[in-house]
Amino acid sequence: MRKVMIVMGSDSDLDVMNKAKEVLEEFGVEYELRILSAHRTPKQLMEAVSNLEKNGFEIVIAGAGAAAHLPGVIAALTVLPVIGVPVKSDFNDGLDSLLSIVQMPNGIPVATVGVNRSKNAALLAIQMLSLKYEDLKEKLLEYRKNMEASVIEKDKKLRGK
Ligand code: RP5
Repeated sequence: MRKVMIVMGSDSDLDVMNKAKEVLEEFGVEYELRILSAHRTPKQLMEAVSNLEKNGFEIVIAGAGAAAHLPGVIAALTVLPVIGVPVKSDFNDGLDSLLSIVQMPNGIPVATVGVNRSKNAALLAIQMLSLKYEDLKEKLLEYRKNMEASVIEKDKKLRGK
């Protein structure tokens, strides 16, 4: 089984976090999407995180905005890798979200992607899983080949070739 938990702090994060879901679908990786807030639903969050491994999850992608403590709190409650997605807030284009997630104190790391870069979070999760699942590694190599071909095509078009 390869299964990723995608958690977000609010339904207002959904548009951003849906991009992670789309990438996981493209690669055939199972996922579950949850809205669990570290400050609004702490009991439900604790419960869900304590059952992650029992329910077959291998990686967590957690998106949150503003004082974005959600990924750090999840990382404190599990030894599964947690990838944090800072969601853009109305303060300095989401600088608060980015710093809240990336600046975890020593001992409890959260792998952090750029503001709103949930697509990269999904790709990073797939890269981690590909250490264990060979077919995902092949799909990743194919994905990069297609990306390369698409840039070469755009370059040719730009140069009128
Ligand atoms: C965080 O606060 C959420 O992750 C969201 O990005 C932000 C704002 O939440 P709402 O007030 O839109 O529900 O907890």
